[in-house]
Amino acid sequence: MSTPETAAPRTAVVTGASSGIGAATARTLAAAGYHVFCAARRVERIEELAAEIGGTAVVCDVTDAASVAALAERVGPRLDALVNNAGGAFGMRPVAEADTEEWRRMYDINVIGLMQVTRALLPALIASGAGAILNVGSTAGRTAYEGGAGYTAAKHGTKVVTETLRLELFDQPVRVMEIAPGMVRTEEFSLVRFDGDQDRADAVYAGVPEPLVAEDVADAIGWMLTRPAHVNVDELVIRPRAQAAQHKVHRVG
Ligand code: 8X3
Repeated sequence: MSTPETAAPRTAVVTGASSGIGAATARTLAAAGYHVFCAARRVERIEELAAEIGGTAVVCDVTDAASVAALAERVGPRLDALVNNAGGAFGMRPVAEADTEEWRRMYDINVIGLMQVTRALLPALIASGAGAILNVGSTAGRTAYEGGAGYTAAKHGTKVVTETLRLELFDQPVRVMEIAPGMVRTEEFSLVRFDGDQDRADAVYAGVPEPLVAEDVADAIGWMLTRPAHVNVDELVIRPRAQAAQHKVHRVG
């Protein structure tokens, strides 16, 4: 039997690791003893992060099949945890003015990308004997809000893919979980959504006493993944105290 000293470290893949919740999760998992494969498109960011946490940087665009195949090749035959974090929102137009390309990109990254990475890494997760898949969904996958349909539809997709996978893997040694964060102030989420418009991005969080930060979500992800292998936290909704519901946000000033 292997001793803790000789046992290989647990391994985790985090997609979208170049910033925000993904980068914070990579740090949390490294601190919990995982060797983390930091996967994202932006090479400099993930190389810096991997160097900081003793992990491995893997350039990966989850929407590109060849890129995902290369990630699986790099990870190898055994993997303990996969955090499907890569995702995002583009635009906030009402349905009547929807931009078809924005909707396609949102479905591509939040649903198809997640599927491609999961499909490619599933054999390695099963081979670990106690694998875990944790999908980063959203409260946008629980409710509707004006202007959000392209994103809420995609994040409802994330939720339902998670539920389906849990059914399909019921007799396999792999947990399937989802975390659904509400308002999280990160460097990029709203800035990307509003195409670099800092004022619109800032307005999302204006006056909110304490929106969540990436580390709050990473902390919860770390907790979910480090439960015993038979404990499947199906879904965890996490919001700042100031956000009682999508439309019920306490703002001051
Ligand atoms: C982010 C939550 O409220 O911007 O996934 O849709 S929200």
